[in-house]
Amino acid sequence: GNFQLSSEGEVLKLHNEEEAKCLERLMRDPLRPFVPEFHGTVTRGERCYIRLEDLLSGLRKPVIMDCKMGVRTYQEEELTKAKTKDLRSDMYQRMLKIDPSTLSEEEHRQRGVTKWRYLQWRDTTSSTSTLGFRIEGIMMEDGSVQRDFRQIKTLAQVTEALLYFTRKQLDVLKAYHSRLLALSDALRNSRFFRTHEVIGSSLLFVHDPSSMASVWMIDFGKTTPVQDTIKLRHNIPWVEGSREDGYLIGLTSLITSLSQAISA
Ligand code: 4IP
Ligand code: MN
Repeated sequence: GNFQLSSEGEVLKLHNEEEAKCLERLMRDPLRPFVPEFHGTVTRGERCYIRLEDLLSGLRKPVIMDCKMGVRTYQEEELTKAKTKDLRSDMYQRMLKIDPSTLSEEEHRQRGVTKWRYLQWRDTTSSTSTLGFRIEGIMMEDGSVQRDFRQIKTLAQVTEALLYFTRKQLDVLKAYHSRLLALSDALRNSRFFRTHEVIGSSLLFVHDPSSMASVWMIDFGKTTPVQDTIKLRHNIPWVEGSREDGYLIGLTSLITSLSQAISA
């Protein structure tokens, strides 16, 4: 896969120029406490990797939830690329398996869809477009991974999922809630956040039986700086050209849902 564990207890992730640049900037930003420590790059054989703090080190039987943030998960350039009609048969096959009724006659004939079409389908059939994030997957303490949460649409369903994921442990829910409030403060003071369009990045929720619970920002491969003529707000819907990502719409939804789970 894209990951390896190094002998120094770091996670090695396949090198991506955009991501490495983001991590470098994040190490000098108020967001640093919310991002895995970045230790530069290393070459192994033919491949280059980025070296990251292992967020799971020291945890016994961690329980993990990945929430992909934002009202869209594709970059604006994906729209331009879609005009050249580069078709992906693997993505067509995935749509066919999950939701054949969504495919048009033309798409069936071509047995392919553009990457933009596929990613947009994922966004509009999940809570991404409406709530500003989606649960990509949950790993429970026995190591089983569940991915059916991607079909979730409403905040009530998200709250259900949070109660399941935490097994209703109040201390865990409260720890997550206060961590997100702290993140929200850090984002307000972050130069990085002010100047970057954050696409396809996740919040990783991790807790273990000792109730240690934390949330981390991960995955910056599609996060890019914007020109300083563009003032990003992160809390308004996206229109083509605005570069808005809706990250704060998602964060607000998550905080609201956690509050509901706490008082449930
Ligand atoms: C995946 O679809 C995710 O959207 C990936 O994003 C994306 O990688 C993949 O595109 C796409 O196939 P599923 O989650 O439905 O499997 P992420 O890495 O953020 O999870 P990109 O390249 O856009 O980062 P391809 O082109 O890598 O297949
Ligand atoms: Mn991800």
